[in-house]
Amino acid sequence: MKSGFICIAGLPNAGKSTLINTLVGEKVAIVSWRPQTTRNNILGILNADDCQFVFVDTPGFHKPKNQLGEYMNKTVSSSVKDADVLLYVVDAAKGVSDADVKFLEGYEGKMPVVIALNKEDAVTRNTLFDALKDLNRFGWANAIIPISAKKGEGVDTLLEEVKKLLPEGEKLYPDDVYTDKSMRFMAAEIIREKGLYLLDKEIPYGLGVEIVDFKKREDKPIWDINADIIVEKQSHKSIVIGKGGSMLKQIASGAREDLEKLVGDKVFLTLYVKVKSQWRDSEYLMKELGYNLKDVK
Ligand SMILES: Nc1nc2c(ncn2[C@@H]2O[C@H](COP(=O)(O)OP(=O)(O)OP(=O)(O)O)[C@@H](O)[C@H]2O)c(=O)[nH]1
Ligand SMILES: [Mg+2]
Repeated sequence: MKSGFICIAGLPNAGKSTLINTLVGEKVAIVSWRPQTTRNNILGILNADDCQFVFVDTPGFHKPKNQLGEYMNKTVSSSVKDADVLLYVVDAAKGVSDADVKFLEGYEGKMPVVIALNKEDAVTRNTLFDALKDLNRFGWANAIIPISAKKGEGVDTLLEEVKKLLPEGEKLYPDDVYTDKSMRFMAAEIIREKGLYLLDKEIPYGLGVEIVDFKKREDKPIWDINADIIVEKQSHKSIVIGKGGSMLKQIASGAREDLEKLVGDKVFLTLYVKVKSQWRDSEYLMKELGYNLKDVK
């Protein structure tokens, strides 16, 4: 039996969360076309006959502009530190950047590294070839594999290569567990995901979601979920609510559909919008939303 932690890291938008969902076969992490979607590390567990893969999705690392950014970057470094294998994702359309080089060089010779060249479905053969050639500079890596996280291409090869690098060991989690995150956490993320899709400009980066109530009725298979959507400015609050509440309604109806899949019952969702100015720079307000700097220091 083999088992171990595989930390999925890379630049924002490389496709890390798409990849963990494909690998695990469940939606453990939200996805959007916007950079900096993921803010926490999220476990996704895949059980094979003789191997338990514990993948860890991480935020895309970037130059932090606020304390939330610091938290996100520290989440990456502490997750890599605790992992058995680093699975580094590069976007084939963007190619290898200086930031990729700087990050990866820090791990040369320190731990097993597999590089996944993602989004092969979205580029021409020539672009893919050029990106692969560029990746040759990491000839020291244990494997370099072109994949499409979205289409599931190359993912079996990726798993074979990762498995070779995992240590012998018993299962780390029970068979029926596929993530470390609670339904409450997933619910907050689902609501945030709808906001990321529907809202524009700088609003998505300052969105937070706090679940206020999350409970099943005693007499009926109905869940009552109340949540606050946190924004940074009064002007953002009006945009999130929309004309006559139309935007909030759209966010709520999209989220409710996914929340019903999550809990497997009917959901009554109530959303409020609250302003918490500069929350991304307040250790206290961040902690309220589940981003505790002390967890990653
Ligand atoms: N065409 C194509 N698009 C992909 C693929 N993988 C991911 N994407 C898209 O790339 C965008 C970013 O995907 P995410 O999985 O959210 O990326 P991420 O690396 O987790 O991003 P952060 O959490 O912001 O760091 C989304 O629009 C995905 O649908 C792929 O294999 N092919
Ligand atoms: Mg992500």
